[in-house]
Amino acid sequence: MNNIMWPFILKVSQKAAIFSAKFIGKGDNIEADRAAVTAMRDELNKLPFHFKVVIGEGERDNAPMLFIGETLGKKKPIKNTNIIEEFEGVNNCHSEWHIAVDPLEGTNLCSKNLPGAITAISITEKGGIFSSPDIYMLKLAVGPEVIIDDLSFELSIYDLISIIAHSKNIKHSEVTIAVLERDRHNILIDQIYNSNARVKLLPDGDLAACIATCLPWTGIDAYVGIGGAPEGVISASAIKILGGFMIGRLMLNDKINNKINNCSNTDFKNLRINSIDYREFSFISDEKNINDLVPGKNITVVISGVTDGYILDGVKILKLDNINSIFEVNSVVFSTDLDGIMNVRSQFK
Ligand code: VTB
Ligand code: MG
Ligand code: MG
Repeated sequence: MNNIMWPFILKVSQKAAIFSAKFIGKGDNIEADRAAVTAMRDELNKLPFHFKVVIGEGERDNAPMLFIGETLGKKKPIKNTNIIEEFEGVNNCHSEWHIAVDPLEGTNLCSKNLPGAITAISITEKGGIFSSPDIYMLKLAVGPEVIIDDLSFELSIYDLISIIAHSKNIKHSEVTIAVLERDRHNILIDQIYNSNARVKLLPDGDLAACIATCLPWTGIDAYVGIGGAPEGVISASAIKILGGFMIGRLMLNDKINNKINNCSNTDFKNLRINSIDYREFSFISDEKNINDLVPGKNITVVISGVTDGYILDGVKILKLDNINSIFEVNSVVFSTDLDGIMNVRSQFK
């Protein structure tokens, strides 16, 4: 299905990038997010398919969002469009496609005009993506070149670095691990420095960093740490297409959820990535592997740059006069129906 679906999803992603780009450097996270959400909703509603949102993102930080369970799309074919007729031949357009979105990942990055804000959308057949609530996830991701039988949170960070170095035939000092810059990761970050490996510190935006583990040109070999669960599942859908490995465990932040931390130490006994400060968190799931996170077989993921980043360029705005502008958008399409990765640059008036 997705060789036919991806051009539509690409357009949705491009529109979300353009609309949120209007809020780059304006200091207003909420309006930037709202612009992306509205553009995605409007574009999805123009399409002749039946979409159901299974990951909407936004509850955790009270941001505007596409609601989990929301259905979108016209659910009927457009006449006289070859591509749709072809699609109908393969699959009836009334069937339900599940979508996971982070319309603006890195709202702070966008509003502060810092690198790395993107828009992300993932689509599969019905039931193909785990419908994660907007909570936290402990994540570990590596790319396809890493030779590992059983990726596990029992690995110490030293072991992880050794396995990567060995698999890629590089020195420990050349291994780069991406980590969100949060107090809970301070000891983890020190351990990576002490192993003589490199850290890629992320102010925000671990969705892109997880995907980057499968894109050799980014120089990111692994991602470790606690970030958003929706971002975790969306990145897992791209990692599955790219043949990488990822595991995740759902967590609640007890401060946010007003819970007393009643997590016994036994919950952590098998975590040799014990350099993370778990004190504010409780696990609410066992380890999920990539197929638990993304059971789907037909998967398409599109990310587009809002601000410049290490995977994508941001939206370029060329002002023609006071009224007219041309926007150039850079996107990457990952799909089980494409051979390889498609890097697209498109201009819009
Ligand atoms: C990450 C990151 C997101 O949230 O998931 C992070 O990828 C984790 O949350 O861009 P905290 O900021 O609460 O630690 C974001 O930074 C924002 O959704
Ligand atoms: Mg996000
Ligand atoms: Mg977001």
